Amino acid sequence: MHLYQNPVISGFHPDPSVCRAGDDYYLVCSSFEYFPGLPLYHSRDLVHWEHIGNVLDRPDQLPLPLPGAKASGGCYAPTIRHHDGRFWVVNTNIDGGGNFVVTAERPEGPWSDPVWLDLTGIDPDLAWEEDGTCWCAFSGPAGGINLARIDPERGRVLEGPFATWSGSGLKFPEAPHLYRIGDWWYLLIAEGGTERGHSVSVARSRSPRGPWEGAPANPLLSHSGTARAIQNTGHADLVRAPDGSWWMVLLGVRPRGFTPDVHVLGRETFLTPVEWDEDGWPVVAPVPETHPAPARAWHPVPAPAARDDFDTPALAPHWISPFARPAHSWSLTERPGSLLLHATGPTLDTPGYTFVGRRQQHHDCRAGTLLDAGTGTGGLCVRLDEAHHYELEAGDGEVRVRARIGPLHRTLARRPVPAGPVRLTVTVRTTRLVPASPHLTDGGTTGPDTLAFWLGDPDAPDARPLAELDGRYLSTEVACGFTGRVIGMYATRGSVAFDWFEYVPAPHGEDHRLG
Ligand code: 6LW
Repeated sequence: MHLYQNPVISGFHPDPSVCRAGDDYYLVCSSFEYFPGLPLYHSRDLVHWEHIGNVLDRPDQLPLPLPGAKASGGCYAPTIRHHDGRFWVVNTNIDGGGNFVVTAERPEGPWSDPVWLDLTGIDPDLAWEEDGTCWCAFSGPAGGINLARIDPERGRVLEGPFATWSGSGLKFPEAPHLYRIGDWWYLLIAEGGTERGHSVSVARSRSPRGPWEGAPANPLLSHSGTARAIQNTGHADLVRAPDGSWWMVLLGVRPRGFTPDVHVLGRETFLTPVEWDEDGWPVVAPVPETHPAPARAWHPVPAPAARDDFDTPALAPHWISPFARPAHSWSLTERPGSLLLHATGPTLDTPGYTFVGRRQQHHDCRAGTLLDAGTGTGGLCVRLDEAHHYELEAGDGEVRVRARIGPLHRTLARRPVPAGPVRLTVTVRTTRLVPASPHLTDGGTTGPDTLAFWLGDPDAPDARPLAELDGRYLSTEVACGFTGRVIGMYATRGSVAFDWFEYVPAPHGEDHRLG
């Protein structure tokens, strides 16, 4: 028997939606202001997931108007389904166009251009009756769950929308998914808000038009008010395994630090088993930190390489950029063996700058790069949004640690460096609370973690960080919004060449110094 660890997809992967085609599972998540959008993962066992691409990987699929675009805008919660031999994704771009459907013959793509739906609201879902009738459930603009019968090929609304079942009475009913299971239609939703009160509820009916009966046990799942390490559990999607067992993917967070604890990795994707009671209602136990994996399935996937030497013709799918990644802002060919970033904006404080990064997926980790700023300016940045970021920057003959926290922007350390390549590293060490007295910690901070910024080899015997910063200011609770940390490379003046970028998880409790 294999045990799996939650989250099954760590780092900023909220609002997961999953479908199965044969023995293969495919999962998409929200991506908000980042391009490419809607990361697409593949698995054979619901536990090991490989990032195989992004549904919205062409600028014309993802109109994110830069002027006015904002952090946590863009692409909200998607739904992925496999129907009639095709893959379907329905999603909402709140900064450009609203609700749309894209389809693909193969999940790896290419995905079609958006077919825009004449529906407002967020969290759209797709479900089909046996005769091909297609229903779109969504969270209506006036609140509450709405339902419309649509033609998803042409984006036309054929009936409705009309209000339908909206939960057990908690705030913000959203994230609806409609399923035909046996003789029933089930409507699964999230309610309580995506924070600590988040929960999952369900109703059933003999028809998508209702009448709906809410489950007696609603909310089916909530970690609210518990001491569980996993919190904010909600926004779930159901899937049936080939062996007939049922599973739920959902979002959750893993808060750190002293009260009120905060999360820094964003809302992550978790997996939990689903049973059915004798009355035909789903039963969901609290989301486990570890659990036996689906029977007869254990298909590990290759771990992504720790170092990217940028010697490939295209950027790997996990590289993301806020708001846009214009073709003139980056190159893998102008300086072979390096990622060359061309500045498109003078600061990291307003959209329009050049940034290529990856989600921070581990509480204890290290990220580093070897860069040559030439006559330009650029560096290594840990980003929540334009008003909450820390960076180690090279330019004008020096390296400097800068921090932007809301209206405050400071240079906290600087060191002269000769012209040529410099190695920059950030190490992240999570705070360990002393159980007997939780406000005492071994790291001297009550924040979730400490970020240390290094020039040169951090493993060198005499290495000392240029600065160590409290990570609470790069948490979602402080910055607000729906995303989590992204660590990446940027250029704000001229062109900056990045020879390599490495990201290495440091096992919890161990030092960051590798080797
Ligand atoms: C999403 C809503 C939610 O549209 O947060 O947690 C919103 N659930 O369903 C953004 O992720």
